[in-house]
Amino acid sequence: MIEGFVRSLSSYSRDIDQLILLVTVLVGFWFVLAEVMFFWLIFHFRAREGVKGQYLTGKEKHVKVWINTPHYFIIACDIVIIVAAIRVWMLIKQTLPPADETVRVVAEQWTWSFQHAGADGAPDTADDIRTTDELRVQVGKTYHFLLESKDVLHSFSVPVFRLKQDAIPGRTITGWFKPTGTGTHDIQCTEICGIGHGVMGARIVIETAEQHAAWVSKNTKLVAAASTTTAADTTAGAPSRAGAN
Ligand SMILES: [Cu+2]
Repeated sequence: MIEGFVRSLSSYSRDIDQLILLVTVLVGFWFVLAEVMFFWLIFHFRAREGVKGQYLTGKEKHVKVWINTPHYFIIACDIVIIVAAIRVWMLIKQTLPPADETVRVVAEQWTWSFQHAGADGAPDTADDIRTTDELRVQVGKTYHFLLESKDVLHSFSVPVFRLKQDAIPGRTITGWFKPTGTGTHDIQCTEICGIGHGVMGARIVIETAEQHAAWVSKNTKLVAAASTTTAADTTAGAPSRAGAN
């Protein structure tokens, strides 16, 4: 159902959708029932000429049964929700499947920076590809992300993955995702982080293996060219520049 609004493109997005649906149906059922009962009681026992109001403490047996019975059913629904929620939490937050690749995600007021592993598939090496406001990934690969913030609290949100994780200054938070479909989709900051929070959007480009290999190879050449230039500049006494962006 949620897929009709936001596409579902990660290995765990369906589990989150099912959990949201379960909570909505169970809580929604009791909400509607309680409201119908509430307004019916107000209408049915409204003030009438010649009818004296009763004072009920709620302790009477025939009244208590109307309180306790729904209460037990609601507790049963709560247990169902808690069990389902713990299952999803264990699957997504307490599990870290082995990574095919690792990306660094850095949030700052008000932009996202990404550090892709590059052709060697390993992070923090010379061929890393750095981008701003654009994360490029390959469909079907399991990614670990290392999330950092340079300044204040931010939150890394990829709605099509049903992924949301706070970024906290001073900490590197590890999470994971596995894209299951291609296309260009939104990345959002979902923590009010200052006046530019609303424009702190980025995009994730999920590519096929061929498209991604082509992108990596093109940008690896740029990184190599930039580092050669940097080395030449340094030799000539010029200030060194950062790698390619
Ligand atoms: Cu932010």
